[in-house]
Amino acid sequence: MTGETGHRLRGDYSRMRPDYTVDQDWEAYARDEHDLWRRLYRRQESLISRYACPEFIEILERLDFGAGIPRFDVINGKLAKATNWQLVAVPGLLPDLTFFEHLANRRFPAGQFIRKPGQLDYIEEPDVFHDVFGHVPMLMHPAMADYIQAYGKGGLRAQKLGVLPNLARVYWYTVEFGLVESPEGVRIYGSGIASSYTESVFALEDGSPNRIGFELERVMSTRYRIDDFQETYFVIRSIDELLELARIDFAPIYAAVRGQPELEPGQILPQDRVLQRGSGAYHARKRNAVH
Ligand code: HBI
Ligand code: FE
Repeated sequence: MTGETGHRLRGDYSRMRPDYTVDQDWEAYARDEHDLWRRLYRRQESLISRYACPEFIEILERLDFGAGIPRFDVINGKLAKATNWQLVAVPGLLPDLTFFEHLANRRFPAGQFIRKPGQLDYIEEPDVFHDVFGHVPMLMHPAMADYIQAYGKGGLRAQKLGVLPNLARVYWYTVEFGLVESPEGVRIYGSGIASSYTESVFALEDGSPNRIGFELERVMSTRYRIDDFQETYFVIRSIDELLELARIDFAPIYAAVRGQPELEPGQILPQDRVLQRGSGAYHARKRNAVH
């Protein structure tokens, strides 16, 4: 399936406030759930120290998340100091407008629940491991902090202009699945990759996916997958490129993108800056598999 933004809401939405927030209720996490967090953390930390960009690694080390599911109030003390962001606990996916409203006010909605032991690698609903391990380190970085807020404000506008799918693709291919060039080579900064063991390896080491230089209009036209590894990863030149993106007036770009055909997730264009032309073997194998 190639995914866009039509979410079904799963999770316990019965006790939330009108802005969809709930209490983290940290005392209610079971010992098994803290154990699962530690397992996820240890597995991921060993990869991240080699695969993530230096900014991510350096901040993650200072955050000290290894002991169990972290307390949001403690994280919020650190976020407040670093970038003036806050985490708010939510039951699961939020409607787009509610999500943007939080981001526009520097509140990051984080899933209160943790995944089940059978979903170690990837779940479509953002849980506490994805949101905290994956997103908090980059929210502590000033460029990403401003970029995500700009996305929230831009999302409210894009919705009115009917171009939300285009903007959502930018978020997807940067905040969630972005790669960045570093002196040691291409590295991970996207939270969806950083919080998944198998996708970390796939995104950086596998010959199958394309790795293409990030270009805003190009990305706005490119569909993405929500249920499997990406067929293409877009690579920015440095984390500070996000600051430039945060300042861009998207309106003229929407106008240019509106008439253009959508691109398939694995497609390569003649003008692309190709860092790796993927074999496509992984997704081809899946498409041919007999179910
Ligand atoms: N809700 N909790 C949560 N987390 C997300 O990442 C999220 C969401 N709702 C909508 C959404 N993301 C996106 O698809 C928008 O960026 C379009
Ligand atoms: Fe996320």
